[in-house]
Amino acid sequence: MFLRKSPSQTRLADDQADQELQLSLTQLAENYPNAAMKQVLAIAAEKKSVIVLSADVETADQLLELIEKVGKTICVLKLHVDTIKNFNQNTLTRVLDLAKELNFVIMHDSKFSDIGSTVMKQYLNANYETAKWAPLVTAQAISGPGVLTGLLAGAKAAGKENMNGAILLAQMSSEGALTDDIYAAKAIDMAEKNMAIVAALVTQTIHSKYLLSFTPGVGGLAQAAKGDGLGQKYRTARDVISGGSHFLIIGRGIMLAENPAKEAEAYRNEAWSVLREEQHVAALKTRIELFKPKQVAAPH
Ligand code: 5BU
Repeated sequence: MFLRKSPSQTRLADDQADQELQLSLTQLAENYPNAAMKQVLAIAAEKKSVIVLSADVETADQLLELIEKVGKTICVLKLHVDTIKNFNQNTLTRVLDLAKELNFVIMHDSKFSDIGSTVMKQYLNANYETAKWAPLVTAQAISGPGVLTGLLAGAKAAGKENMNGAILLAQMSSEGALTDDIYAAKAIDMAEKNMAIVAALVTQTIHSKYLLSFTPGVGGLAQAAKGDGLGQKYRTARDVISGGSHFLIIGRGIMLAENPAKEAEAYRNEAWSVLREEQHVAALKTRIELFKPKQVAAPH
């Protein structure tokens, strides 16, 4: 006979799955090789959130207002400060205070793509000296590993060696992106060979055995069906996490909602309920084992 679970049994099973996922994220944080991602993983476990808010607003006031509403629900805030009209040093100071108060890590979506020497200077000097205040920055793989060498040198020069990390773009979400499967495989290989600075990847469907994945192009069913008219392609939170990604980068799906705080919570709960499924927790556990320091056999 088929026995249905009672509501209290279902709640118990959900609580157990929550705890299992929280424990796996915490253990992965302990073993993951990058300090900024350790912090992201610890926050994800604590807040039960793998949501990255892409705060693509136009003014500093809108930015601060959005962070005040949504900050408690996210693990990472992604910024392009150069797209915000009146962003200034005071805005940055306030954002950094909010990051501490509401407990999230900052990613600057710099998409560094030049030769290493130029990237190093951009990282150190552009956008209020990014290397000093953004633990995570994004980089394109197109110019080869020099971009990562430049970021590593920049992190050292800023006194942030072993603290900052780069998120390397292996696949983009936009229509007609040139990041095909061959490119993605090469970018992932490049990332895995440069783990002194690479913290994670931006991917869509192809993932690394080691590095965690962030995925943009996440929206509701209406966005998924229509796109944004400017080439962005969307998939649902469920599709993206089911496909093996770990963190969802969401901008307009949250920002433009009638109630951004509520919408962020809905995305958080949806993503979390998929990630706590057995196969995804098992995949996280495999990564924990891969990163654990290898036991060296004692000499006889
Ligand atoms: P949206 O409003 O959820 O579509 O915003 C997505 C954000 O992610 C936006 O800031 C983009 O610059 C960013 N993004 C992206 O959409 N696709 C990519 O492949 C990469 C970044 Br990489």
